[in-house]
Amino acid sequence: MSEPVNANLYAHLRAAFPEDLDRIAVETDDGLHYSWRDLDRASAMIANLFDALELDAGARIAVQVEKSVEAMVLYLATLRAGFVFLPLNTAYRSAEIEYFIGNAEPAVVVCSSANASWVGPIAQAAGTQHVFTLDDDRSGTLLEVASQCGDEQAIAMKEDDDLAAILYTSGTTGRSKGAMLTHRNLLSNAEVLKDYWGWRSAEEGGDVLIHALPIFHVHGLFVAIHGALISGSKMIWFNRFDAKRVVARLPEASVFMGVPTLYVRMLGERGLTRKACRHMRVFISGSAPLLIETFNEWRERTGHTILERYGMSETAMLTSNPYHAVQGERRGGTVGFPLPGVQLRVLDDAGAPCLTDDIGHIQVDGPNVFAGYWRMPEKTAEEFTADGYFKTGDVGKIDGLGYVTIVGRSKDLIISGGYNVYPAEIEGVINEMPGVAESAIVGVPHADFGEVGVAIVIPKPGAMLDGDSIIAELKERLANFKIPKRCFVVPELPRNAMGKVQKALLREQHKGLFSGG
Ligand code: MCA
Ligand code: AMP
Repeated sequence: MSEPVNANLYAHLRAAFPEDLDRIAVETDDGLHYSWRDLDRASAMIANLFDALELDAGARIAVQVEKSVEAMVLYLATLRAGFVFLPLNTAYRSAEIEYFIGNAEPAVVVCSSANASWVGPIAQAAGTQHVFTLDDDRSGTLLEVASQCGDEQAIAMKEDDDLAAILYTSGTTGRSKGAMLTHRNLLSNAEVLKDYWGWRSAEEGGDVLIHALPIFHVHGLFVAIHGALISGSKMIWFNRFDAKRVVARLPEASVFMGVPTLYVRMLGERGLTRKACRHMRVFISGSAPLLIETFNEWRERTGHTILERYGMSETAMLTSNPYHAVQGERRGGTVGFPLPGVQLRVLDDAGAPCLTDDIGHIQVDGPNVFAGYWRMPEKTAEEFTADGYFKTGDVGKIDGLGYVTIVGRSKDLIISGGYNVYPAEIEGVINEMPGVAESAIVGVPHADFGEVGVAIVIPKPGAMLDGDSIIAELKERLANFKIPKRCFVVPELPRNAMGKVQKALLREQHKGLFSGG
């Protein structure tokens, strides 16, 4: 009888490590080196720590820590021990964290020691049994305890549909939803991208990826890390994005991934030249629309054509511009073709397939599409069609050659510097403030972040409100990237005949605030 295949994503990543485990897997920008053996041993130690805690099957490990190689190792340890990783943006404030922890009921919470005084009580109140700390200088109780554990561990057996991670995403209405991603979702996407983007195998010497994105969302955590690990490629690791430093390391690298803001900021560096990019194989952009001006300017400056791709937390990567010239050219303004195994269709409002170039709702299916929202069966059912397609909420079209273009969103969403900001959430917080009758948040163009939020607030009769005070109050309550960059107090909101707020008109009124347009 043949051995059962272990669907555990870590088993597959581990199998791709180079034969020589003493080779460098990660080099940090401040000069630390981690070998492949280090990654394997350190993740085994943390996995052994989790095993010793005798957690229930399917236990969630919630993590809100600054980016570090150890934080990545914690992710790998969670996978190999067979638990569910729940990454949380470091910008989240206490009310946001309280919701996520209360909703996910993690068995373990790992936070920075600076935040332990408020994250710890929130976790305890939600019934979390174990709280550890982890800082970005290799200190904290997690590593202290793990250092007592053995450095060999048998990777937990997992089935394809077992959960590997939960990623919270907000929505146009209601509270954030936890997108449940399985080992198969993540592995299938990693394998497809390895091939599609031509990652060099360990035998071919591997690629060198500059990793400069946060690791609490799909882009930095899955697309970048899985890509490097599953091809045995080295990473040059930045805990924080710094345009000048990243440009300085380009001559040693072959792959770069970023949100458009990263490309915009790197274009501001004089060191960004063809010579600096001479060993680069590919620059990949996603998470937000890449402006055609950025696409063109990058090509002129570096000689490289950025490859833009499109994905979501619920689906990982869905489409990509071609890597190999034989598949076609990389077209600015488009997100390329559906990836192998992904079915993507565009439907009109009545649910009929759109003709070539006609704009409609994008729906997708494939092995990468998530298993549903955590403990929200009705919400999950609403977001899928009767024949099993996931409704992305994105609006787009497919041209005669098969290139997909995203032209807008049916969901009311602002993407700022690659982070999603849902107006409904911020409006809800503003509307609860004393003296506020109602509010509207709209996204306007911004040279650095692509798009940013602007708040328009209507006071109750007789109330005196001040925009700066509203912004100051929001900063106490919400993650910093969600804070509107300006707040206007005006007597009323423009409404259409149906009484609906005319956000398009507000956007038009404020579009020149940060872009001079
Ligand atoms: C920081 N600030 C922002 C943002 N980031 N404002 C709006 N949008 C942002 N994204 C504000 C802070 O509130 C602060 O304001 C000031 O900028 C400085 O903050 P700091 O943290 O120093 O900023 P930074 O380090 O310069 O960060 C900018 C950044 C970062 C590097 C562009 O936002 C970033 O790493 N973005 C990448 C997001 C990402 O990885 N997205 C992938 C999601 P103040 O001074 O007023 O307090 S995955 C996904 O979308 C899907 C699945 C996909 O397809 O990939
Ligand atoms: P998230 O929920 O954070 O995973 O964000 C997913 C959303 O980001 C998608 O539904 C799109 O609206 C947007 N997105 C991702 N990549 C791109 C891209 N290349 N161009 C335009 N929008 C994108």
